Amino acid sequence: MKLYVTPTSPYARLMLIVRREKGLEDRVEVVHTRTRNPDDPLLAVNPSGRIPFLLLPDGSGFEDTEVLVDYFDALSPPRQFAVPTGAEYWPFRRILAMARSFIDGGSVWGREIIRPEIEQSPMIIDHEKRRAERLAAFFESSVVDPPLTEPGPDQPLNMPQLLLFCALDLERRVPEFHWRDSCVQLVTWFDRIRSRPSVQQAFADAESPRQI
Ligand SMILES: N[C@@H](CCC(=O)N[C@@H](CS)C(=O)NCC(=O)O)C(=O)O
Repeated sequence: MKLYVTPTSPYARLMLIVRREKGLEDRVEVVHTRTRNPDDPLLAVNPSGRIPFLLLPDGSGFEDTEVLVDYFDALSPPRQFAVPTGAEYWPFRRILAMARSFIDGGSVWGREIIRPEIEQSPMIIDHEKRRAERLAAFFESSVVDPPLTEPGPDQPLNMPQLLLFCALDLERRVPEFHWRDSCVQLVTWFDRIRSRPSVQQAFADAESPRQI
């Protein structure tokens, strides 16, 4: 199987972490691609041109991060990323949706600022900046509660934690995203997750394509 990624996409980064969390590095090869390039080999296998994309040996494939996470989770039991049942179900879904909103908005912001300056929309940038600031403040107060509570070194990451982590990690791509200044709990939470072996390996995978 081949996982198509870019070094900057937060969704791709999330998939690289899941690949390591699930121990799939021998089964899933990482292919670095350049979206928006008309000659990008990705376009031959995924007509939408979106990454992350998982190409299966039969030539078919999947896009969409949550579908890919589910697929990786099913490939290598036990399940780690399933939505819990019972009393935890709705609190989990609520935080999952908000973390998804955070990463989606941050991606729009990141995409806007790489356009030529004359084409950038100050309105979109301001809108996404304010959304990100509100969400960072929300997560600063909710990061100590389940399902976000920091996992111990031997506990697996869940999907809300991964989405929140990759949304905050957009600080590398969006210089104006200053969540660290006002979110002390998030700083500790983020830096501890950043130091997990699976996350460190995934960052190396993203940043050193030739070594993969
Ligand atoms: N809903 C998708 C979003 C993925 C997405 O937005 N990917 C961006 C990179 S961050 C992309 O493929 N951009 C290339 C393009 O739009 O052509 C998911 O969850 O995977």
